[in-house]
Amino acid sequence: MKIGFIGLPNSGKTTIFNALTKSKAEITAYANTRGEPNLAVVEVIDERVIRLAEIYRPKKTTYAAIEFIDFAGLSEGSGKGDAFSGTAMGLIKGVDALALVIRNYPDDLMGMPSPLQDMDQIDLEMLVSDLAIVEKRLERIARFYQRGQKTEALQTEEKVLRKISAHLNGNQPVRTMELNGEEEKVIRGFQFLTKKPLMVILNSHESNFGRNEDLLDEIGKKHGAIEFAGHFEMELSRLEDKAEALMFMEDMGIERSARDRLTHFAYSLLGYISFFTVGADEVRAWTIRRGETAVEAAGVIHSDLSKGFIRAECFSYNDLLECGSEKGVREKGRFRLEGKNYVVKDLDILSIRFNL
Ligand SMILES: Nc1nc2c(ncn2[C@@H]2O[C@H](COP(=O)(O)OP(=O)(O)OP(=O)(O)O)[C@@H](O)[C@H]2O)c(=O)[nH]1
Ligand SMILES: [Mg+2]
Repeated sequence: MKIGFIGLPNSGKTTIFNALTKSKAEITAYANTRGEPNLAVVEVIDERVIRLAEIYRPKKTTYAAIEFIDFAGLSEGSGKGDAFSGTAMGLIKGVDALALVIRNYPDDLMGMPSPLQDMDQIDLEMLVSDLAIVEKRLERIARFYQRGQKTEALQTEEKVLRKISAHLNGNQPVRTMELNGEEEKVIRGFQFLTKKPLMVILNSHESNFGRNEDLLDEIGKKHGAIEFAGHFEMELSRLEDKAEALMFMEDMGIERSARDRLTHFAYSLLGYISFFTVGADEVRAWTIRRGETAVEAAGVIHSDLSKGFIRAECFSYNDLLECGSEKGVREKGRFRLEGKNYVVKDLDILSIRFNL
């Protein structure tokens, strides 16, 4: 899973990125507009994987991974060009979800916080950016028509784009549109920003962290939101002494690490579930979207497994714990053979049979 941090300059994106990844990317009091994005991959430490490793004693244990990308701040008007172009845009398009960081602390340069306005501004920048893409493409289609190339495919595309344009002009993101399978396919290549799932990270000052319920409710009317005390949590993530870190967290009323909280929040918001593969060589966690099928899960492991898919041998993590062993699972009749279209459940343990 790839999550991209976006937000206005000096909202604390890099600070939060550092807190989550234990990186030491440079934090600047001045808007860093030309900087290349920071990238980091972190493991999702999962106690169920730890449990499975205790049972199977594999040579290797692999957790699911989340890739974080920290972009330079988007300033006013960036939707029309600059910050949404070049490398940054290419990377933004590749993310599975956007985390919009909103400043909720006073800043020497930017003044008092204005979280709701900031959120609306970024939402608008993204609408404008998508609208520009739609309009540009519509102009191209018109030129094709003028040259007599009025194909059915182009007409279908035009129809979908006009629908999207109306929606965006009504101040609504693409993600709230109901599109059928064909329409989805037509627009997939555009990678609209407002189609990406978006969560808000309210980056609060440590002095008022945990006391922003009204604000979070207000943000929640538009986007799923979670509160961080970015600066504080970055310092925490750097403490060598874990007991000390826990004590500070308790003082602040923070129950779990920033990384833990964001991971869980992202999984539930995006509708991700985990499945596992087990064996003497490797115990491994994988991530898919709720509703995806056995053959899609196979494809996450390797494209060959989906191409040559025969069936999935399957049992659930909970059954394994309850029955004590794989043998027990079989004896109790909980071991299943599933076909291509089986909808994978959270915590399924899969073994894909395939033939190329
Ligand atoms: N008080 C307080 N200050 C913070 C917090 N997070 C970041 N800052 C400060 O805000 C300034 C900007 O932080 P960055 O993390 O570099 O912000 P950014 O969003 O990455 O900025 P750009 O990359 O320039 O867009 C720095 O001076 C930070 O120390 C926070 O949670 N509380
Ligand atoms: Mg930054």
